[in-house]
Amino acid sequence: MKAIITGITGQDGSHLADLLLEKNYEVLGVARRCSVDTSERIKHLASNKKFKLIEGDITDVSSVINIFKNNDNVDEVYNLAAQSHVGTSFKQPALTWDITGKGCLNLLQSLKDLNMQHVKFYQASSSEMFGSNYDIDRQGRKYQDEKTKFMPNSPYAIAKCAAHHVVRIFRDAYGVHASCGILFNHEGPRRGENFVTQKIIKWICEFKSWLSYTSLDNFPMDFTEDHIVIHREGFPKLRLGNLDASRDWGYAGDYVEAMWMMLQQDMPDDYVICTGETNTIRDFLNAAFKYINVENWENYVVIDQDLYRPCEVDYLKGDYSKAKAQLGWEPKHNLEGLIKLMMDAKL
Ligand code: NDP
Ligand code: GDR
Repeated sequence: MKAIITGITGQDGSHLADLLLEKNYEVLGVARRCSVDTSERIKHLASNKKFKLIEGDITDVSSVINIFKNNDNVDEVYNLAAQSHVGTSFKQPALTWDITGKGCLNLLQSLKDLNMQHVKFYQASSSEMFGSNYDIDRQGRKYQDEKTKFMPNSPYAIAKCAAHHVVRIFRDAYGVHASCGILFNHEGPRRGENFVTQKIIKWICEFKSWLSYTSLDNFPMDFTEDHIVIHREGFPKLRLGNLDASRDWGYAGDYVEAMWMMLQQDMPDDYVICTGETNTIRDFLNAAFKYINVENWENYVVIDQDLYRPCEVDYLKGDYSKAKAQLGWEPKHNLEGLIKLMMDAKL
């Protein structure tokens, strides 16, 4: 089996490459040219003979066509490339549209024009597409699943909705085996540092490290190895935006398995992938600071209005019943497990 992964230098691209190589696939990763090295997450694959990096940009149709022409024996294409930061999408909406929305069309149209409709296609759709919408179950609890209507709240979410519908059209009109994973937030040690979970974990670990290198004489309050009660002025505080939004956070390593499972089905379809649990950013802060025995995290956090988004997605909590029933997929990590993974890796 041979697969092409766009977004190979990103969190999910690197996890998916690991998974497919384990399954003995030949993996081609598409990476765009950059002035600095972006291969940190895939450097462990450099000597793997079944893995190859190819240069390309999904906004450039001729580069996409060349990639497919040179690899017309490919079995599966996973489109994970995106401008994936929601906050940034408000500042660079047109760029976000070109990559996150039109990039998907460029890939599917190129496959069609090259008579490669038989290639199976995965699109990285997002829970952000639900925006401010949710359904309510019999117990009065809010949730989102495959039937929940999209109400996008950001340029990023609009672009993802467009790509999601492009996939549906190629499936219905041309019979392409194209599936969308509507993935809720997923994190892990390879998560980018400007997403809120990794930003928090990174700060905590640097803080802990700073503490261990600073003379105890400088501490005006009690300090023990097990329990930290301190008044710290020498370390810059953690600046965050909205702490009240709720997210359904899972582990990226679990979620790439679902991507692969979708392309092994006889029929293409769309699936919600999530944990079914939701927590606020405050909950995440509580749990992450608790990991280093700090309870008064409010003392170390500053609310920065500049980090608020013009429009927020307040509540995300998925229902993965369809993926469980049809793919046999279930998440293997809860929030505590996720924080442990991220914290241990960073520490
Ligand atoms: P990342 O931001 O970590 O990775 C995005 C990848 O896209 C990077 O490899 C980036 O390359 C690449 N890329 C950006 N622009 C282009 C371009 N023009 N041409 C080719 N490649 C490009 O995202 P994740 O790994 O977290 O997410 C993977 C996908 O899943 C994305 O589409 C994201 O929107 C979606 N998603 C993610 C979720 C999550 O919680 N992680 C949840 C739901 C959906 P470079 O290194 O050069 O920047
Ligand atoms: P999200 O993830 O927007 O859900 O998109 P992110 O971690 O960026 O934000 C989650 C929530 O935290 C709030 N927040 C902050 N966010 C960031 N990045 N930085 C901060 O300092 C901060 N302070 C508070 C945000 O307002 C938000 O409510 C992620 C991305 O991976 C998308 O690509 C993906 O589609 C969705 O998850 C599902």
